[in-house]
Amino acid sequence: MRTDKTACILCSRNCGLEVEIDEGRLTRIRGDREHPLSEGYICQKAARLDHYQNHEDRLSHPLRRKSDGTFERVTWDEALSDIARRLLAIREAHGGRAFAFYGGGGQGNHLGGSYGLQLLRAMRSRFYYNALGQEKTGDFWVNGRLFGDQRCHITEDIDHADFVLFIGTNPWQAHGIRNARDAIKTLSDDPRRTMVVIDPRRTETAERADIHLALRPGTDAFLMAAMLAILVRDDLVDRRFLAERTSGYDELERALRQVPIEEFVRRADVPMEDVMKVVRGLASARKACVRVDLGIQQSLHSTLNSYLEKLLFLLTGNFGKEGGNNLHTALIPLIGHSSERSPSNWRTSHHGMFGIGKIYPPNILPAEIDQANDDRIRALIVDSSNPVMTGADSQAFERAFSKLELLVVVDVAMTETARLAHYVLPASSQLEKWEMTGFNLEFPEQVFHLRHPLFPAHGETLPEPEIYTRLLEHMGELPKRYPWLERVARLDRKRPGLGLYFAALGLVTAGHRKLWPRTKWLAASSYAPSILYRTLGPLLPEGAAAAALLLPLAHLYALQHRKAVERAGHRGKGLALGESLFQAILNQRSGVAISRHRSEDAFALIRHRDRRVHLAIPEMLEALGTLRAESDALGSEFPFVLIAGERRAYNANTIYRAPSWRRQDPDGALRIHPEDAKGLGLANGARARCRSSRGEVEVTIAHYDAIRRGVVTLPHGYGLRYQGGPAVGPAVNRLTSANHCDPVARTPFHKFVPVSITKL
Ligand SMILES: Nc1nc2c(c(=O)[nH]1)N[C@H]1C(S)=C(S)[C@@H](COP(=O)(O)OP(=O)(O)OC[C@H]3O[C@@H](n4cnc5c(=O)[nH]c(N)nc54)[C@H](O)[C@@H]3O)O[C@H]1N2
Ligand SMILES: Nc1nc2c(c(=O)[nH]1)N[C@H]1C(S)=C(S)[C@@H](COP(=O)(O)OP(=O)(O)OC[C@H]3O[C@@H](n4cnc5c(=O)[nH]c(N)nc54)[C@H](O)[C@@H]3O)O[C@H]1N2
Ligand code: SF4
Ligand SMILES: [Mo]
Repeated sequence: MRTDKTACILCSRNCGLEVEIDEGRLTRIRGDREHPLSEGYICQKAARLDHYQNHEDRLSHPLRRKSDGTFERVTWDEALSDIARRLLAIREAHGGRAFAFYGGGGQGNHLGGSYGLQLLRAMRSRFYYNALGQEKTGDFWVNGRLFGDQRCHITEDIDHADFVLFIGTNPWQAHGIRNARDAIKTLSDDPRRTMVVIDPRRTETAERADIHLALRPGTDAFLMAAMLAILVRDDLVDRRFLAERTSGYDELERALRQVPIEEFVRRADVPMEDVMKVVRGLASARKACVRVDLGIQQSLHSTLNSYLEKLLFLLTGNFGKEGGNNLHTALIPLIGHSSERSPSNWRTSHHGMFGIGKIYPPNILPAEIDQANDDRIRALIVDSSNPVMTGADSQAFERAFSKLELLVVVDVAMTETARLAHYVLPASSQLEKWEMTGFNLEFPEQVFHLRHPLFPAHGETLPEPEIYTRLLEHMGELPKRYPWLERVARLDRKRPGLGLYFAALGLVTAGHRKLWPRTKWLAASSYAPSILYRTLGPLLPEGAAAAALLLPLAHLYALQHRKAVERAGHRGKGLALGESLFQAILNQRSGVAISRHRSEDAFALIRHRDRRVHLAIPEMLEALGTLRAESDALGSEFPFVLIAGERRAYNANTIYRAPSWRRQDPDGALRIHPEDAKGLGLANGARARCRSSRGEVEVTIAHYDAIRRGVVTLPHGYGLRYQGGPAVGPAVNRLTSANHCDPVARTPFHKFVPVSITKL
């Protein structure tokens, strides 16, 4: 038995863990007190991590699907050379638009994604699909307009705020904020601080709130518009902040003065006096912040919601200060910026959809494959994602994937998506390789945690950096060796910063760029991840080759944020600062502070030239103007609103596959108000059919009085078919539809699915 350190891979918090290991098993799991952010905190899900590492669906060698649908074992060479050949044939015959890459990282693994995305370059494609395109791209789009770049991402300083507004999020279960349950308890116990929750359900978070606005689902845009209009009407806005830091306020004010406050609050069906309390509290708090998540991003008016939510903290001047909402820096950029009018922002052939943050929305993918048009997607690589279960309309994904000329799935497990693939490539688990995430979304202090392997690689599995580098070599995109660059790396490694090596690397990547001049943004970083991996990588200690790409990123970060990096305790002149940052990252085991900013740095992170927040977004003001005319009636065929995909104590996306990991709620029950259930003759524990316009699932009924009448909920992440057996619990995306989505970002309205419920 031994102990070691790592991090949890189940949600974006990636809490530090201290684990006991015995004969390949995780026998005991505790929070790591030395982790600078989580400081020993964990939730009940992390303690079950052995269910990720050891289970019967783990893949151990490459597989090829035979014509009868079963899989045969093949060698890596066979698999990769055939995939390479077929990819090149498709590129040759149909060009880059016939290829897409999907995923590239989940809640705990983003290192492999940088390697996988090189396939887009190799295929001359820009079609990158990712789960963020079914939740956050509306938010990114708004950020692009407000702050000048879609990479400007908002964070919230909950620990220092006097007033916290949670809208459409249940951090008690879903986390998303630092040490959520501790933070909520501290907030709630402090009489000087105020906590407000806006959620149709009395969630575990709402139970602890000072004020809970239990609005009708899908009406947040009305409620937030009314709140903003009250700020304007009662002159509660921060005029000084608006004058000094923003532009476009007058136009926005004109639009907000049109909002029929009483009518909108009535539509949300919450008491006006509570709304007034919240608005006044927000306006008068010294330090206030807003935290949101899927409850508004995956509900009606998703992109508009993302705009209004930000105006709440902007109009009250709670930006660029401690305890407010801020922008943050990133060592690893998780997304890019897609300029709206740029020809390099490709339109998809069926929907004419553009990228946001360089990401295309999963909702449109089935139609981009399953169409008669010659300009369709024919080859797809899926990595770290299970779209057949997690994308809207599972049936459409199954159908479309069966029409692909080539589907390759890179995963640690035999997933529902992998079962449809031509090739399944087994990745080493996140506990068997060097890993990290780009979920470093903090301000003012930024922390980074590079994790080392705890276990040897299972079976014949390989880490993604090796898989993709070999694939590029098979495609002839990369040479097998870079003899002179390797020599420069060896010669230069004694000097801090490896300046000579980077100059040489620049020459090599410039060479690649010349071969391929018209695709600038793709070529800019060229095949740097794989080249670094092959040349500098072998010189890093403990087999950390995959982490080589962090060195140039550390240099870049240190150059851009020198002062903040120094404040976090890193030292060095010129390139030596980046080098020492890299060494600190490489040597730690519990995560390390990489920068400490000043509050006012948030303004310097705005990307508009004038460093102001541009408040008026014409498309959003127009959407605001049309709210009033919207009908809110549900048809008689589907009288209930289903919140499709709730976070509960025992779901964790589709990362844990064995149903035995759950200590409660084995069926992922449908929660329904007891009075509604009575009306349908449904006893607690009864079986029922839940039907939408798209499909139906069978559910177990759970009476639940913390929800509004007429609203029912099902959890996210159930319905998996462990060992290819029957679905365990509701496969919720058999009910959702691709077209029920946001007009701008095409993010799905999962939190507002009209359904009927009948007794079985
Ligand atoms: N336990 C657990 N934790 C997780 C995950 C998991 O699978 N399991 N997944 C992780 C991931 S990928 C994500 S993105 C986050 C998501 O984290 P959250 O968004 O916080 O989680 P959800 O439960 O999906 O939705 C949040 C809340 O929105 C409310 N809601 C529904 N409709 C509306 C509405 O119309 N208006 C408002 N205001 N609220 C509404 C729901 O009642 C719910 O309480 O969780 C992460 N954490
Ligand atoms: N109806 C409905 N649908 C939803 C949601 C909802 O609330 N309601 N939520 C949406 C949200 S917010 C999200 S984020 C998505 C999540 O959906 P997906 O993007 O599909 O992500 P996960 O479910 O996290 O799946 C992660 C996959 O990565 C694999 N994996 C784990 N470790 C590794 C590794 O090291 N390497 C590789 N290659 N693979 C690995 C796992 O086996 C698993 O198959 O679901 C979305 N779908
Ligand atoms: S909060 Fe998230 S990262 Fe932390 S232990 Fe729970 S699931 Fe894991
Ligand atoms: Mo998510």
